[in-house]
Amino acid sequence: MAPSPEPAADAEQLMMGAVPGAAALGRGPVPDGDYSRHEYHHPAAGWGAARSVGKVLLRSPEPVEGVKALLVMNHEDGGFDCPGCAWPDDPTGLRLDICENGIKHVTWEMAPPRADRQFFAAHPVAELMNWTDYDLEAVGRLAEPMTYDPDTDRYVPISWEDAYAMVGTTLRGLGSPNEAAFYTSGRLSNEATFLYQLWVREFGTNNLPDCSNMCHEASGRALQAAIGSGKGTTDLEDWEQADAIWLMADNAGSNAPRMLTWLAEADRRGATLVHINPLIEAASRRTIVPHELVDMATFRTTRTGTRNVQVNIGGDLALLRGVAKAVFEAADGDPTVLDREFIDSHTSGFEDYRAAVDATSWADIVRDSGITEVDIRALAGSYIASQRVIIAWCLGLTQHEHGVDTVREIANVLLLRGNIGRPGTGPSPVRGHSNVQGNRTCGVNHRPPKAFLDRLAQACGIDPPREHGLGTVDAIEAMRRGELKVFVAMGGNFVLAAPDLPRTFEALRNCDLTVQVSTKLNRSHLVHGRRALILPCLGRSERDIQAAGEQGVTVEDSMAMVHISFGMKDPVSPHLRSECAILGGMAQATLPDSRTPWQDYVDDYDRIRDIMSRALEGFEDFNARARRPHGFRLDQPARERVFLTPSGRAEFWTGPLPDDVDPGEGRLTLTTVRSHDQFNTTIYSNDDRYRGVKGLRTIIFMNADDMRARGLAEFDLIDVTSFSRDGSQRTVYGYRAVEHPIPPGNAAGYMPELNVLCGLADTSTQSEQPVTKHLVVEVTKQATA
Ligand SMILES: Nc1nc2c(c(=O)[nH]1)N[C@H]1C(S)=C(S)[C@@H](COP(=O)(O)OP(=O)(O)OC[C@H]3O[C@@H](n4cnc5c(=O)[nH]c(N)nc54)[C@H](O)[C@@H]3O)O[C@H]1N2
Ligand SMILES: Nc1nc2c(c(=O)[nH]1)N[C@H]1C(S)=C(S)[C@@H](COP(=O)(O)OP(=O)(O)OC[C@H]3O[C@@H](n4cnc5c(=O)[nH]c(N)nc54)[C@H](O)[C@@H]3O)O[C@H]1N2
Ligand SMILES: [Mo]
Repeated sequence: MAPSPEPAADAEQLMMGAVPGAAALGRGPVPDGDYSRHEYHHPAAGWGAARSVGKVLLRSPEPVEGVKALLVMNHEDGGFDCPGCAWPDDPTGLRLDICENGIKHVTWEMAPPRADRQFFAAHPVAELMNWTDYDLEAVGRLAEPMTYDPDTDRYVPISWEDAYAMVGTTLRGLGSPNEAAFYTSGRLSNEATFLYQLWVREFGTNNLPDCSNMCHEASGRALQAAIGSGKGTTDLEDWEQADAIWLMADNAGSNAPRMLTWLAEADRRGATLVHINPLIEAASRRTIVPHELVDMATFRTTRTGTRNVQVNIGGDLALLRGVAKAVFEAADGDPTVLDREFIDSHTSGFEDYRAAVDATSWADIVRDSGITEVDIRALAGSYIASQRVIIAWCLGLTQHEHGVDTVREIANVLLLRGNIGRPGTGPSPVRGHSNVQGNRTCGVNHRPPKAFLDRLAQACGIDPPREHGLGTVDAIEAMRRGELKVFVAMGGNFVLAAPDLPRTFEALRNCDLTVQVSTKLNRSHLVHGRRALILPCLGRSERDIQAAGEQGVTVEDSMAMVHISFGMKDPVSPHLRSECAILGGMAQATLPDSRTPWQDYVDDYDRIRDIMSRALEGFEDFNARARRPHGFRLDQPARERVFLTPSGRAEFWTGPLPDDVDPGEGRLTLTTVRSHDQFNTTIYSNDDRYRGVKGLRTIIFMNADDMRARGLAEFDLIDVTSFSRDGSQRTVYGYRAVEHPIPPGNAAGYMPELNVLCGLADTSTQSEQPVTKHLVVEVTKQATA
């Protein structure tokens, strides 16, 4: 694909929004100036999605391959797992499990290998820095291993063996293994994940920052403390049996579209669907279930929402506390409102929690949540009227200072009525990347539990380090200080996904060596260390042939189902290697005296699964179980009301409401979200169909009153300044104000562009997560030049 119009010389600065008086350039295609708003009245998914898919397939260089791939994606035999989101496959196989955004994602991966030696010879890094992120990925797939040549400012070819040697020699030359960090984005298969952490721990560090540190870390920590396991407890059968589903802080229509099917079915059987979100998102309205061809043909829509609760950004804990307060008040009149039997036999801390709820005033609850007492009582009434309740959530709850507390309050509310460990009930975090949950299960954790390390040590005959390693934000700080010298990334686009882009850029540039194992060219290849490697790997859709023949890999979905999948397309380039092979190569070069049979593992992934059976709890007989038609479900003791907390009971949490909901006079709370047409840092277009935006990503969604108060009309140019905890300020210049039905005092815009505004100090003390859903900003009209 040809790059968009000639990039401006200072395009990099414009992408950062760093040029006062100029319009910012987003990270999608260079905008053609033709941007607009429309009201989106149509149902989610359905024909709008079908049309959009048609466009993507047409743009795709291999439309026919694309369609073929889709027909086998997520199928139980022979199919590969969708590399998009982590929503589970339909275990009954009755539903055609594809969605618009999964399709975009797979076709994106099937691009021709045009990021090859000729491409890099033609374009120095300084030039590529001025290409938008869209244009970088649009070049095509990475074709062969490359290394940075400072003399020409270009990437030049390197052999795989020399690349491994560079990694091995550099790592062995470090003063301490803790001078290196090893990042993971959540797509790495379980097998590759296991090899990765084994290499890193045998080498001697727990520096394993991952995308979870920016994603659901808060959920894991909260659930671990509340119910003794860091995962949700529901499966799809529960979703089929719930009579109420609360979806908090999730834009499912765009980010987990296959969930719409389950919401629509829930509505058809009369379940209550509550959407708790400052924005009224597409999933809260109606959908045409895409696999139901009759519905598609007749435009029959199904409701996917019964009630919208437009909470303030960061006001969810207060809202949940209000629900609990109304439940306690109702229980005064009717003790059966509480599940006393469950509370008495399975929980701890109930009386303290009741006291904390009593001590929280309605005035505080209403002020923080932004929801009236009447509405909160109505929500509590519907909670009490429902016998089987699931509360699901995503990033709008986790990327806050109080993310852990908020998830604990979800557990509190569920525990009051025994909504856990019964069919149709439970907490249900909606994970992001297709294998982010599996990465953690298989050992990507900078704070590994002792039991995990003990078992790993025994099974693999290594002596893993015991002290905690660095998470994402701490790793950035350590690179800046020069304490981390080597940065290895298995996938992802670290420099854009992380907060405070200019500081993160500085951090990576301060490294001796950066290594990116990737499928497509992205910003993280251009913002590199003094020496740098780009190692191109197979994508999930591609056939992986090793010495023992064709290999499959497993992933774990949001609901802890593990299954094997096989790529089905020939690799786009003969020079690509699998992630397992690349890891084996780097490990052997780093650890020449290792007793780990690296090559055996690479030759036959069954051998990796065999050692995983011994090293990981719950993976017994892994090879056989992974090959069952829909794989197997990892044990979740909390489902059976076995709570592996120190007390052996589910723990109520007792804490105050957050103190940071009010941004202060004249300021707004800004949340950063994804558009419909992006996958994290991969941007497909400048449109956001369901929110009614075409042609522009450099926008801030604002309430009409907040716009009026600042003298702003639709699409006026604005500057946005954020106020960090450490007193520092950051500004993006040249965004545009867009009116949206968001509660006053709240605003929203897109990641990764707005990561510029999140200071490194703005990191949750509870979860280490950057608080990218909770920035305090001032919005001012841009002075005309
Ligand atoms: N197509 C597509 N699919 C994806 C992704 C993608 O980028 N594109 N990304 C994947 C990944 S890694 C992840 S983690 C998930 C992300 O899935 P989401 O969590 O849906 O992602 P965001 O776009 O960040 O949306 C956050 C939602 O929370 C709401 N929100 C923001 N702040 C608050 C708040 O304070 N309270 C409440 N109640 N709501 C709030 C926003 O309005 C928005 O609806 O999706 C995964 N799936
Ligand atoms: N402001 C703000 N920032 C955020 C968020 C937010 O909501 N707001 N969300 C955070 C969240 S939830 C997440 S998960 C992170 C995402 O952070 P990352 O996971 O680091 O970023 P991605 O954009 O998903 O990574 C895309 C790149 O992965 C590579 N890739 C794709 N497929 C494969 C593969 O199969 N193998 C390998 N090795 N590489 C592959 C491609 O080169 C592609 O360019 O961003 C975080 N950052
Ligand atoms: Mo994520």
